[in-house]
Amino acid sequence: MKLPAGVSTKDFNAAMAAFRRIVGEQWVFTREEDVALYRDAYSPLWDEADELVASAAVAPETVEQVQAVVRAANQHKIPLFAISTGKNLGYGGSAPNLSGSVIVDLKRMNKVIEVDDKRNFCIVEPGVSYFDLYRYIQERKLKVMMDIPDPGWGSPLGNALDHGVGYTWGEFRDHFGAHCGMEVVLPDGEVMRTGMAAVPGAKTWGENKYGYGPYVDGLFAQSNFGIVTKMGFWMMPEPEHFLSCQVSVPRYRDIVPLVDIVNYLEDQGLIGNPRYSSPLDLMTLMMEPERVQADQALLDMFARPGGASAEEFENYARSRGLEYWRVLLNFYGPKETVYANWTYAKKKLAGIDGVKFEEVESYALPLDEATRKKVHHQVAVGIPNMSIFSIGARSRVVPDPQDGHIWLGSIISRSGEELIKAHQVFGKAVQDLGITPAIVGPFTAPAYWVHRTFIFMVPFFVSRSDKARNAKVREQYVKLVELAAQHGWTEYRTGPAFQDVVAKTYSFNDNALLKFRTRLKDAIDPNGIIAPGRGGIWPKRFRGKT
Ligand code: EUG
Repeated sequence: MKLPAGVSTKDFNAAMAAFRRIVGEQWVFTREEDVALYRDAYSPLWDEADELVASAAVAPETVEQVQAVVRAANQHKIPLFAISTGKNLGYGGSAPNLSGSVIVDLKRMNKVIEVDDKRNFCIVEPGVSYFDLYRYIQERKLKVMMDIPDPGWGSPLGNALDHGVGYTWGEFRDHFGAHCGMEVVLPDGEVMRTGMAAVPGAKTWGENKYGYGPYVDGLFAQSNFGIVTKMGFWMMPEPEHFLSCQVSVPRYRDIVPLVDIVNYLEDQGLIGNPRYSSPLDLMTLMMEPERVQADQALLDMFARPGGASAEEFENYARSRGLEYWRVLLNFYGPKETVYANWTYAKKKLAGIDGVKFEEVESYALPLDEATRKKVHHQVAVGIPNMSIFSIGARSRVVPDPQDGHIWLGSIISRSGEELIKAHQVFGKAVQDLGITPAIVGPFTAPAYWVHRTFIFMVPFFVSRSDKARNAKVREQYVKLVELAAQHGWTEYRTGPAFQDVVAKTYSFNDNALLKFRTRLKDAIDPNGIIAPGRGGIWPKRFRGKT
């Protein structure tokens, strides 16, 4: 077992005894086979001396138990690392930033406290998954729709706290932005509520975000200033109709006017997440194996040393009767207005030479059981599922699958010109670094989950057996982070192994932002108990020692 740096076996055992008194014997896990379940299944450090691993786990059932655990951890100086459902694959799984930390597993705190389908909010505990909340809503036939990310096993609270995103309107698919009021156990064990939740007797926890005074909620995301035990979220009323339509354009540079017009539609509130893709894009080929297939000529272009040019991809597409870019526009609302908006969208887009329009899906909501099964892109209609895990799975484009992946997600401007720049910069880097498959090129479609910017997503595939590959992947990942930062880009999120590197790219004025966060950390968590290192924020006790 790996103890946290500077913690003696005696102190550790005393803490375990205290935890057992608080939560009961059966909810403290110290056996190797139990603790192994908290390893990051996609760790880029798998089985290496530096793999980030926990020493033990404790699973409280109530806020009072969380408070008592935090107080005991202070007494014995034990670092804690809280997880909700603990998935977060590609971003560290359930593993801590600091090896030897004790996982505070909140899965037993799985109450849906409230869902209101007239005022359209919910309040949930950390252990509630998207599947759980969906079931709760369906069983009660509530008229609200969740905004969900791709993997349905995650937690709305946990996803929001890692700045996760979904598919509907901008204000809902920014999951942290959609949250409204929280309850947090602070590093000294005190419990605090924010926004209107701080007002005893207020009925507006899930409705008014700010209450009065400085807004502190942001401190609890991608960070280590407390353990969040409840969160409110604004929800979308279940729309009467869902209409999903595809726009296709034939040429590489058509992305420039396409993005401008789609931005205009989005910023007026006419569409949800525009889902850009391409039949030439490796990610698209992995995500939609049932819809697009790669023939050998395309696979050869991906594999060609030096990469193929945009012109060659364009010629290939033309010869196969394929478009270069596609974007799926999703309309939510009354049937009359969604069709009117689609008509308007077609009018705005008609000027792109060769543009094609296709209605893909159109459903009255709520869906009946038979229709629910037919839905092509379920997450866009708020139906949680796990189909995204086709990424990296064995297929024609991935004949030699690895064991997991980590995500690089650089924030770039929401413009076609900037995307083309990113193709050039990342495409060259991927070729220079010998990254295979060369997942990035002039075929890379922009991703627009994060409201108002693109994210340039790059998966890096890691192995459970090939340590040399993982070492190379880690080096390549860091190089791309630094390269991105040189262009004013950089990551919206990353796993613990890279949080120091990413935090340091937000470096204006000698890292003033990180310094400020570190000063706060020392003030409110003097013993350095809560998730040391998360977000690049290290408490004094561990600073410079990891
Ligand atoms: C995906 C989306 C993400 C993310 C990692 C993966 C899905 C890829 C924007 O959020 O962080 C298709």
